[in-house]
Amino acid sequence: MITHKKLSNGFEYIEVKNSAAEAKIALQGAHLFHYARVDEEPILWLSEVSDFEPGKAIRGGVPICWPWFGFHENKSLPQHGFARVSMWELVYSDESDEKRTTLTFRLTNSNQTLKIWLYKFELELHVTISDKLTMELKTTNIDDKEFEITQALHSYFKVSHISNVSVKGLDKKPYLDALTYKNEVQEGDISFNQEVDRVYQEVDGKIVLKDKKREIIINNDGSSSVVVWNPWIEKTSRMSAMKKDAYEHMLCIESANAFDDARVVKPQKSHTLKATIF
Ligand code: TA6
Repeated sequence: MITHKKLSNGFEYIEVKNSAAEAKIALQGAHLFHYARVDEEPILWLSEVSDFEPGKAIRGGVPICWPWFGFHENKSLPQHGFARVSMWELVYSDESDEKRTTLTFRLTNSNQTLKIWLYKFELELHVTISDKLTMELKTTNIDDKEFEITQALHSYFKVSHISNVSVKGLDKKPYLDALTYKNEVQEGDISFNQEVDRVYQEVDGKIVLKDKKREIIINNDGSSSVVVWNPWIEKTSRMSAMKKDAYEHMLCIESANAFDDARVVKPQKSHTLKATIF
């Protein structure tokens, strides 16, 4: 079942329920902020004190970082781009299969976007809600000049406790440590006892989030970079819309085209970043 919902302040989202799973996706940012398989704990983390307001990104779920990942050289522009605080349109839905619901959201250039990013584009998010969560972020260049993007499906995963968690699949991968700005190489699995903010490159296989009672698998296509982030104690205290102990129950593993994995999209061509989570 697909239901259009509106909060008392007018904030709109789509609720999906089928025989396999449920999800919620805000029209602002095509921001998927809830996904759970039937009779299971949610897979995505959502801050208990998240904003649901125009112009403010929801804290949790899967914010879409586009057309740049991280800070822009023009510091007056929003970190992680403008897509996640823009109003998208639901342009397609299909719930003919009781075990899977597909939705397509679309954002295109406007006078506002052209003021800060000089290109004509069509951006679509194709979401499949079933016993797997699939997100395909498709960038199409409808301009007459090529452009470069960096981007991420900035997925916040819900974990039992960060001390129970390890991340597999990045052994021997090079990464930029965003805390020291040093280039390092991963040795073995990643465990967490301090802030971690790393951009891994040359990623070519599945990533496994191993928690106490479950493993979550992330398969990426159209991407060779992955960001792993836990803000830990001090940074959490400085983050918006996060309780001080939030870091204990979340971990970001972001399917990306970040830094060296930037993508050039030529006129009339497309690039799709895809994440399959199960
Ligand atoms: O992807 C990791 C990161 O870049 C962190 O450095 C932190 O800034 C996080 O994203 C959250 O950013 P946001 O703009 O959503 O507060």
